[in-house]
Amino acid sequence: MTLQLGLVGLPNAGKSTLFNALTRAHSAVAPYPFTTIDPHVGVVAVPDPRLDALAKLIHPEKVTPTTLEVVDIAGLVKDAHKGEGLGNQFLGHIRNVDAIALVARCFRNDDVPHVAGELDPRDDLAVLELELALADLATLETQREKTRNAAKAGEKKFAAELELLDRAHAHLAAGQPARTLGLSDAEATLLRPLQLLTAKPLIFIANVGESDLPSGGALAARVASVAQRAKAESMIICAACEMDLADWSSEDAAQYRQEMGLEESSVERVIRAAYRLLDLITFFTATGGKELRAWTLTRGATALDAAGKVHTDMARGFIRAEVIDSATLLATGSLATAREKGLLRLEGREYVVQDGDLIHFRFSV
Ligand SMILES: Nc1nc2c(ncn2[C@@H]2O[C@H](COP(=O)(O)OP(=O)(O)O)[C@@H](O)[C@H]2O)c(=O)[nH]1
Ligand SMILES: [Mg+2]
Repeated sequence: MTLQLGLVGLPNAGKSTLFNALTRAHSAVAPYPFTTIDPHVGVVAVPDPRLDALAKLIHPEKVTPTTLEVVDIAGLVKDAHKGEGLGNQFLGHIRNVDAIALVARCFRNDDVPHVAGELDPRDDLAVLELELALADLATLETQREKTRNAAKAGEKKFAAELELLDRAHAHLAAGQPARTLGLSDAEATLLRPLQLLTAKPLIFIANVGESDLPSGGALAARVASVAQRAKAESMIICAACEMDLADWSSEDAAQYRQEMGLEESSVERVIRAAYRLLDLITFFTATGGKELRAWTLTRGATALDAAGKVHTDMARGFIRAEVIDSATLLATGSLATAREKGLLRLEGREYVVQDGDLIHFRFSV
C-alpha cells in the first residue's frame, strides 16, 4: 500500500499543472519511470540523499527509491457536498487519500478565467474548507442517525459513540476541522472508519506566477495566513515553471533555480512535506548487494512491520534483524568493515525502526 497525497482545489487553480510537474520531474535519486496508474494517479520517487550516498558505497546493480502517489482530484466546486456537478464523486476521491494538498491560485493570467472573477485565495480556500466541512457534517449526521437507533436498542457502547459523534458534529458546526478535535486513541479509532475529510493532514500550496518568485507576493502571504490559522504548513510554488523545468537538464534547472533564488525543487519540497505530514520514515535494504532499496514506514513501526513491507515471508519467518543506521555505515565506509567492527546490531521483532536504518532480515520459512 502506497500512501497518497491528493491535490484539491477549485478549477484552474493549477492542480493538473502541478500534478504533471510532480510526476514528470526526474528523480534526483535514480531514473524512476513515471508510472501512471490512471490519468489522475502518478507515482513519484521520494528523493533521499542517503540513498544516493549508500549507492556509492554499496555499488548495487539496482537502486530503487521509495514512492508516494499523487492524485489529481478534479475541481472541487461550491456545493459539491450537495452532489452538484460531480461533487459526490470528487469527495469520494478525497476520502481515499491519506493527506491533502490544498492548491490555491495566486497567479494572474487574464487568459485563464477565475471562477469568482476577482482573485483572492482566501475566498477560494474558504470555499474549499467549507465544502470539506459540510461533507463531514453530512457524514456525521448519517452516522449519528444509525448510532442513535442502535443506542435506543439499548447497547451501552453506542451511547458513548453517540456522545463522541455529537461532540464532533458541534465542533464542525462551529467551523472547526475534525483535525483539531483532540481525540484520545480510542476515540480516533472510533471515528477512523468515517474517513472525515477535515481530519486528514493538510498542506496549503500557493501557486504563484513566475514574477512572484521566490517570495510569493501578496496573494501567497494570504495563503500563509490561512494556513497559520489552520495550524498547517504552506508553501510557494510556481506550478507552470516547475512543469517547464521538468523537461530541462538538471544542470539547467539548477542554474534557473539559483537565478530565481529557489533553494530546492518544489517537487522535492512537496514530497518532503507530505512525508512530514504523514509522519513517515525511510529504511533501506540491500539484498545480497544487488538491489539497494528504500521503503516507507510509519514512525513507531517495528522490525516485524518493516519485514512485512519487504515480503510477507520475511515477517512470517522472522528471526532477527541486523541493523545499522545509514549515517554510521556511511562514516565507516563499507558494510564489510562495519560488520568486522561489530557495528551491525541484532534486533528482535519489537525493535522500533529508526529513520535511516539499513536492515538485513534473517528469516526462515
Ligand atoms: N501563469 C501561470 N499559469 C498557470 C500556472 N499554473 C497553472 N496555470 C495555467 O492555468 C490553467 C489551468 O491550470 P490547470 O493545471 O489545468 O488547473 P486545474 O483546473 O486546477 O487542474 C492552465 O492554462 C495553466 O497553464 C502558473 O503557475 N502560472
Ligand atoms: Mg485539472
